[in-house]
Amino acid sequence: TDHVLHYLSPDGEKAWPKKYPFCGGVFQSPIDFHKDILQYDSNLLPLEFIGYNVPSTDQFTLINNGHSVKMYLSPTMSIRNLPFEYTASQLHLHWGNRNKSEGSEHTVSGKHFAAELHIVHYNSEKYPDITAAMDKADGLAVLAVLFEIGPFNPSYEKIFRHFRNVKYKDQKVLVPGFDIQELLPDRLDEYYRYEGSLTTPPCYPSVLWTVFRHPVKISQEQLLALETAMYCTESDDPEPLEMVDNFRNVQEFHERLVFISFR
Ligand code: SG5
Ligand code: ZN
Repeated sequence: TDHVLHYLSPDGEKAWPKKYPFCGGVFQSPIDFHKDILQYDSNLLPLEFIGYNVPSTDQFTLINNGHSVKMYLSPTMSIRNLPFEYTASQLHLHWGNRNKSEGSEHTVSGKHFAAELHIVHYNSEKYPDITAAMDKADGLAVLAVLFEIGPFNPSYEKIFRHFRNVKYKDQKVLVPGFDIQELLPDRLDEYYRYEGSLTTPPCYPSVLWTVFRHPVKISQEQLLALETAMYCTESDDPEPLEMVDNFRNVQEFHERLVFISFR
C-alpha cells in the first residue's frame, strides 16, 4: 500500500526523504513565486501545441490510482518551443478540501490557488518513453495551470463529468477526445519557468516547469465536485478514505531563479 502519498499523517510528506532520498535533495518542487527570485527573460516565447485538438473518436483513459486522478494523453500531442521536443503522457490534478479551498501546489507571493492542473510531457527527442525519461535531468516538461473560482467552465466539465465513474481506487473510464488546449488559460504568453522536480515520490529533479501566470476559472460547484468526488480506497473498503489535500508544500528555493516571460 502507498503510505507515502498520504500528505498529512505521521507518514506524510515529511517522511518522504527516508524512503525516497531525492525528496530531500535539490531542485525540489513546488515553490512559491515571489519577486526576489523572479527574472525577466525576453527569450521565453509562447509555447506551441501540436496535436492538442484530439478528435472525439479517440478516447482517453481516466483512472483513479488512489492518490490522484489521471488521464492518459495521446502520443500525437507534443509541445514546441522548449529546448527539446516533448510528447504528452498524462494530465492530473491537485486540490484541497471542501472546507479550505487552497489546493494548488505552486503559490504566488505566498498565496495558494484553489487547485492545479499538471500536463506531464517527456523529452521524446532523447528518450523512448516516460519511464526512461522520468529520472533524467532533461527528461520531463510539466505545464501547470492554477485554478480560481469563477463562472462554470464547460471545457473542464468534459473531464469532471466522469468523476462519478472513478470514485474508487483502480476505477477507470473512457473520455472522448477534445481540444486539450481549452484547459489552458487564454494568455499563453505569460508564464513562470524554472527547473524543478516531480512533486510526489520519488521526487526526481527532472522537470522543466512552465506555470501559466493567469489562472483558469471553474465554478464553486465544479471545485466542490473535484474536492468531494474521490476516495483513495477501493469500493469495498470498510474504512473509506477521502482523496483530499493531495498537494505538496512549497520547497526551499536557495540560489535559484525563476525566469518569467512578462514584465
Ligand atoms: C501524480 O503526480 C501523478 C503521477 C505523477 C506525479 O501523483 O499520478 C497520478 O495522477 C495518478 C492518478 O503520475 C503517475 O503516477 C504516472 C506515471 O508522476 C509522474 O508523472 C511521473 C512521470 C508527479 O507529477 S508532478 O510532478 O507533475 N506532480
Ligand atoms: Zn502533479
